[in-house]
Amino acid sequence: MTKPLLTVLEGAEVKCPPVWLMRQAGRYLPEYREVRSRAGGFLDLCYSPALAAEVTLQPITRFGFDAAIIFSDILVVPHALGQGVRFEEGHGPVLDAIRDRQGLSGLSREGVTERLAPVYEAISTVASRLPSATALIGFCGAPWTLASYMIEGGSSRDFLEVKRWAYGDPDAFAQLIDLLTDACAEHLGRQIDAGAEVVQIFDSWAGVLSSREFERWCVAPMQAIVARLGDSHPGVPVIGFPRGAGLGYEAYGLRTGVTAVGLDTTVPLPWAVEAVDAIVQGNLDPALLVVGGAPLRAEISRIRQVVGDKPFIFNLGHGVVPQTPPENVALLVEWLRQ
Ligand code: 1CP
Repeated sequence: MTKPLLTVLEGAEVKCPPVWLMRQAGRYLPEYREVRSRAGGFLDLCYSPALAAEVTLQPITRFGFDAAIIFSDILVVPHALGQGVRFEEGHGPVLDAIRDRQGLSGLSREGVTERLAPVYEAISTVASRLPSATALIGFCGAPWTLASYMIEGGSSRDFLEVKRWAYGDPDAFAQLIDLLTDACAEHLGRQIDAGAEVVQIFDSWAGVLSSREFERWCVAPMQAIVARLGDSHPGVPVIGFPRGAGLGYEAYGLRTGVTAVGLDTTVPLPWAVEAVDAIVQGNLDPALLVVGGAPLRAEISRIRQVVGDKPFIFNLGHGVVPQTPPENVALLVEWLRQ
């Protein structure tokens, strides 16, 4: 059985673009909230193979997406490197912030993939249960985005601490980026060994950098990860998501070697399909999935018209938000496939 997502990532034509959504498993689904309440903490859910597999499959069962993305989080990598990471209810992630080169000594590459073994176990469980046309996506956070959480200690408004370090002590910052580049390449490789057929790398905070820093801390590490995977796991497609990169999407498509790029909502789609040297994915505004109805339907038609018969993966410009009515997601899939 062919899988439409893999067909498109080979650059071949399909009748209807494959569809999956970032954060397709999550709080907007009542069945997710039910499992989440049984799991204890959010990280307990990430590290419980049976429960993580169950929530990964929930949106596949409900909506019939063309791909499942393994339920996990980008912050399991800093956690496995030895950093304190907690998820506080209604507050998001909280990390024991690393502020300088001394902080690096608390991180260790040894044993990272052993600590992440539950993720690989969840992947092999999902792989054995997926419908035959559904692809399985593994993922990780990009080094810059992970470094920003590790140094800011959580979400940030101005990214001042991570920039203070990147500008003020670039050699030590490069050591952190290199450590993360290694850990990410290894984590993705192990996900592929366990059954992931595609990997996506989330650089959610790529958009806060100047263009030179973007080149150094986003493009270069991404290029290194793609090259490493090309050696260790040749032929496995890589999707990069440099959210907010703006005109930087062009350099990113040209130089990282990714198979596909995820476009955030702000990128003009007609520009991207011409200018970006990679297959494109995205960039429906997640708010339209909350609104639903005619505005959602019109935007789906517009996107399909703009991409025409070019290889394209239907997705949002960022994750599904918790306020999204699940019925609108069902309609999106139905309208798209009509
Ligand atoms: O209690 C809960 O259920 C918390 C909500 C939640 C969920 C559902 C978090 C906390 N993480 C996740 C799962 C998750 N995170 C997935 C699962 C697979 C899927 O897409 O269905 C994925 C791919 C992620 C990736 C992730 N985590 C990113 C990159 C994508 C993005 O949203 O930009 C980032 C930045 C994170 C960090 C994170 N984890 C959770 C939250 C609330 C955040 C963001 C905090 C912030 O805004 O800075």
